[in-house]
Amino acid sequence: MHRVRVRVVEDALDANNTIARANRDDFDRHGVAVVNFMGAPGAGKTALLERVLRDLGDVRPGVLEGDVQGSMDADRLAGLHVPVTQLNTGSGFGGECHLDANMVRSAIPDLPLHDIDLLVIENVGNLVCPAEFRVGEDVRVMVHSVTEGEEKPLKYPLMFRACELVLVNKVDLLPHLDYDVDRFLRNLEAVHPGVEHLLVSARTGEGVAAWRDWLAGIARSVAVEAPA
Ligand SMILES: Nc1nc2c(ncn2[C@@H]2O[C@H](COP(=O)(O)OP(=O)(O)O)[C@@H](O)[C@H]2O)c(=O)[nH]1
Ligand SMILES: [Mg+2]
Repeated sequence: MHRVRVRVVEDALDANNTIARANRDDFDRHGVAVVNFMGAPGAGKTALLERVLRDLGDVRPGVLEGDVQGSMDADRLAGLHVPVTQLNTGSGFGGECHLDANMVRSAIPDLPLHDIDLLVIENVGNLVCPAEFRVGEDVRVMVHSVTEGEEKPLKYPLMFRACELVLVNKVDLLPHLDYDVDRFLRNLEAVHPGVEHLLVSARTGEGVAAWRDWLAGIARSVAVEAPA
């Protein structure tokens, strides 16, 4: 019984990876760099996008907003005059707590791939499931906010292992919290040795220039690799 259950999970992930590769081919054909942007609900994903999307120089961004329902984040970002496409898992995808490759595939016809260099996919807020599903991205970034506690890498190791960059957000609140940044960084190092991190605050703008430069750098490096 146990063996059968594991097999089904493996098959589902294989199928997801096949669709993710098809997505990736479509993004590559258009020379679009793709970031899968993950983190708990309220960590500050949308706030950190609001901070940088208009400030990427010659890199033209677009956003795919993943939510269970509603378009509140997309409405916030649309005010920046950046193309934003809404993808709701509650509409035909059973209200899933993550995006998978098939959901992203369904949104590709609505994405302005000819007009952007960088697509940021804001995943559904969740510290578990989004890390299990590739969607065709080049890199994965997660936002961890200091209000969540230093032990989170130890409790949710897959998420912290699955990303190339960890943004430690809301550092403006540190004077009001017991949160110990060094302890967090030790926990992070224990589950994902050597992973890059940036200390940031979407509220005050601390660290935001480094986050912006990192994001623009990803778009430029993928553009260099894209076929002419
Ligand atoms: N103090 C503080 N609050 C923040 C910061 N970033 C986001 N917030 C607040 O945290 C809440 C959730 O932010 P949001 O961007 O919607 O998080 P998301 O669910 O991850 O997209 C909002 O009330 C934001 O104003 C920050 O750096 N410092
Ligand atoms: Mg959001």
